[in-house]
Amino acid sequence: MTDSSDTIGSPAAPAVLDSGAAEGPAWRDHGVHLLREMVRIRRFEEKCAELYSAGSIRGFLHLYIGEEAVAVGAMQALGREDGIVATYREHGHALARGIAMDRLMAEMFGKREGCSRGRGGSMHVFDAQSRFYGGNAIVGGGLPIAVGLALADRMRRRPCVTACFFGDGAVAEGEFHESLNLAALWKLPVLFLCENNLYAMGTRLDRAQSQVDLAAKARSYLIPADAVDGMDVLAVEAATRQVADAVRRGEGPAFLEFRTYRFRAHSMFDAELYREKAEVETWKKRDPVKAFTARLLERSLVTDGDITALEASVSDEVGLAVQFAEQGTWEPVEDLLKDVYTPGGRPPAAAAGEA
Ligand SMILES: Cc1ncc(C[n+]2csc(CCOP(=O)(O)OP(=O)(O)O)c2C)c(N)n1
Repeated sequence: MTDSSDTIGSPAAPAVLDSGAAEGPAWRDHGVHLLREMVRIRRFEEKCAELYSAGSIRGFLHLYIGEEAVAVGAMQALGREDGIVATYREHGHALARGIAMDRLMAEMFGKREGCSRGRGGSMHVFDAQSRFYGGNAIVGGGLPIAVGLALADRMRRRPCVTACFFGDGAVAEGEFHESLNLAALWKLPVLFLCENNLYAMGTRLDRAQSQVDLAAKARSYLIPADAVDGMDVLAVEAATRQVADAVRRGEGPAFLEFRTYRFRAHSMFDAELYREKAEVETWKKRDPVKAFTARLLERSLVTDGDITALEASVSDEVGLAVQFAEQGTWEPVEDLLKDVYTPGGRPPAAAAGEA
């Protein structure tokens, strides 16, 4: 949690894990699970950056490195039945949601075996089976989608939550305000999860928004809201569990602002002229993967050998995912217009062929 006295989120999970040695293997296993999920995201993305430079992955690439605790912690509070909406910085959310790494890597390559059949790529990861509804390139674009999904769930009487991840930049968009207003008015089961990494591309939050207390904006719509330390996976999990339960009970939407930081550039095309290297280094001291590894080691919940073994198995998983993607197939050119909609409902080529 942040220092702010008005923060929410039960301290129960961290406290229990802190005394994990005495609490038994279940807590150790949970801690290792959280670490493993964060390491999977970190190593997957490091490999993606490498493959991007090599030309195997093309288009845009926005890395989540530094922010892993948010997706991993929050995802623990969500069930298979819940919907997820994310932004173009969504590889971490997709992995934490359970989309197989090989299918995700194939998607990055644009191969047919990808989770979106290679049609989405890095920015538009989509997997209906996992109720993972993007991957949205438009800043703020996921918010009204999440509200619509929540409304559909309510109309179908499904006891689900829709979790919507978005950046601090989205808070300045009209869609943010329209979505929060409607969700509050109709008491829809939406969990608004803001990943405040301080920057929207090269614009620092306080240069673009008059009110930098983002939770205050949600409260203005009478949505319960608070700020959480987004570098602490246990704090993220505890806070999300608490509000997800309330949303599931029908108490209406909730909002959490996770204070986090991206260690890499906005995308692969960014000279990072808008922030000091010293600032990046300061935040790196709070690296969620390193900090949580240290925490597990200090409490003797894992050994150095366990960490080495975990890294080795993740490295194998990444290697196999790359192999799977490389061996994947390209969609044939004749399928190019498949699923491309026209006002007449048929691809122009098919319509022309019939004429
Ligand atoms: C409506 C819209 N305006 C502008 C852009 C260009 N753009 C892409 S990413 C981005 C920054 C968004 O920052 P934030 O929401 O904080 O997310 P972050 O990239 O920090 O995760 C902008 C302005 C866009 N994609 N969509």
